[in-house]
Amino acid sequence: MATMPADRSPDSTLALLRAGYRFIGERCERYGSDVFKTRILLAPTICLRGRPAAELFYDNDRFQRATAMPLRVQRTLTGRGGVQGLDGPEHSDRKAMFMSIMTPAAIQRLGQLFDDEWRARVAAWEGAGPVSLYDELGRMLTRVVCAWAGVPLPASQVERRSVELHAMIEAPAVLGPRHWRGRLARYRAEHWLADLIERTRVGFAPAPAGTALAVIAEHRDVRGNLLPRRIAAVELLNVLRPVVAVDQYMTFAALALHDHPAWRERVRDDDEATEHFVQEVRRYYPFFPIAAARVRRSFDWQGHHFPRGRRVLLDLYGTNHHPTLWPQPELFRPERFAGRRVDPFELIPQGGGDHWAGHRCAGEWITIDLMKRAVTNLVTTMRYDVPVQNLALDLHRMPALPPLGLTIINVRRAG
Ligand code: HEM
Ligand code: MYR
Repeated sequence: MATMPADRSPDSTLALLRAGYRFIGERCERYGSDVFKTRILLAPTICLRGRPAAELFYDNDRFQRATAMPLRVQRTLTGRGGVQGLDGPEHSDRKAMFMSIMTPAAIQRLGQLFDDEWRARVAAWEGAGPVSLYDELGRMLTRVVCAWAGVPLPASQVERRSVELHAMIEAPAVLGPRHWRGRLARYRAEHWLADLIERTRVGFAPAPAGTALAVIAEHRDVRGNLLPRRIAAVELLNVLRPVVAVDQYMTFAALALHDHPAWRERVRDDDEATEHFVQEVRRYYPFFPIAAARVRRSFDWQGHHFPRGRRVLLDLYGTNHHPTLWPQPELFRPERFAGRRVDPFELIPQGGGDHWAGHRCAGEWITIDLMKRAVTNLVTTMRYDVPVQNLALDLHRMPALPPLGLTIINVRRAG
C-alpha cells in the first residue's frame, strides 16, 4: 500500500480558512500528489483534486453525503434536511423534483424576466451616480427569481430578502459576526417560506403550475408523503439563494470584460464566443471551493486506503486550475474552450458527474444562461466606465466576493 502524503499540522481548519481557495492545491504541489491526508475540524480528512479524483468522488457506491457537510455550513448555506445531504433512492427522488423545474421553457422564462429587469434598470442607472454592479445585480436577481418561482415579494421586501440570501452565502467559511448573521438570516428565511408553503397547500397563496413553489409544495416523496413544511422551505431556498448567487459570477464576468476588453467585441452577436467566455469565467474565478463526502464502504484507490466513514474533500477550484488539465491555468483564455468537449469531471465549478444520478448542481444550466444574458446586456444595452478602484481578487476569502462590488460610472443606454 502506498503511503498517503500527510499534512503534519495537528489540525488544519484555520489554515484552510486562511489559505482559502489555494489550501488543497498548494499542498498537492508541495507533496507532488493529488491525494493527501490532513485533520480538519479535529477529524482525519482526505483531500483530492484532478480528473480521476473527481470521477472517484462522484461514485455513489463509494461515497455518501449523509453527515458529510460540516454543521456550520448546514446552519448557514444549505440548511438541514435538504437534497445536499441525501443518498440513494431518497436523493434520486428529491433531485428529480429539482430537475423537473429546469425545463428549457422555464429557463427561457427566467432569462426573459432577467432581460426585462435589466432594461428597466439601465434606464434608472443612466444619469445616476456610481452603480455597484454586484449590489444592483443582487436586488435584480432577488426580484426576478421570486417572480419566476411563484414567491410573492412586495417591493418593500426586496432589499431585506436580498440581504438575507447574501448573508447565507457569505457565512459558511467565516468566524464571528458574519457567520452569525448567516444563521439568523436562514432562521428568518425558513420561517417566511415554511409559512408560504403552508398557505399554498391550503389554497390561500395559490402557486402557478410548474413554478418552484408549486412543484415543491406539492411534491410527494418515495412514500407518498408531502415534504414537512420546514424541509420544503429549505428546498425552496435551494432555488432562491443560488439564483441570487449568480450575481457573483455576473460581476466576475464584468470584471473579465474590463480586464480583457478585446472580448467585448468578440462576444457581441456571437453565441459561441459568449459561451466560451462564460465557461472560462466559471473555470477561472473562485466561487464554490470544495465539495464534501464520506466514504460509504472501505476501498483502495491508486494504492491508497480509504477507510469507511472518512471525510473526503474534493477541490473544485483546484481541479478547474489543474496544470495538466488546463495549460497555463492562471491565464484567463476563453479560446481554450474552442473545439474542446466539456468533460463532466474536468470543468467542475458546480460539481461533476451526472445531474440526476449524483449531486452535481441542479442549477448549472440556469447559471450559464443567466451569465450569457448578463454578458450580452453589458456589451449591447449600455456603455459605461470603470473608475480606478481596487479590483484585486482575494483568494483567502471564501467566497471571494468581488472587490467593492465593481463600481461603474457614466452609464449611457445603447442599442
Ligand atoms: C449543488 C455550485 C447555482 C441549485 C451545487 C454544488 C455546487 C454548486 C458546487 C454541489 C456539488 C456537490 O455537492 O457535489 C453552484 C454555483 C452556482 C450555483 C457556484 C452559481 C451561482 C445554482 C442555481 C441553482 C442551484 C442557479 C438552482 C436554481 C443547486 C442544488 C444543489 C446544488 C439544488 C444540490 C444538488 C444535489 O445535492 O443533488 N451547486 N450552484 N445552484 N445547486 Fe448549485
Ligand atoms: C449556493 O448558494 O448554493 C451557490 C453558491 C454558494 C457559494 C458559497 C461559497 C462558500 C462555501 C464554503 C463551503 C465549503 C463546503 C464544504
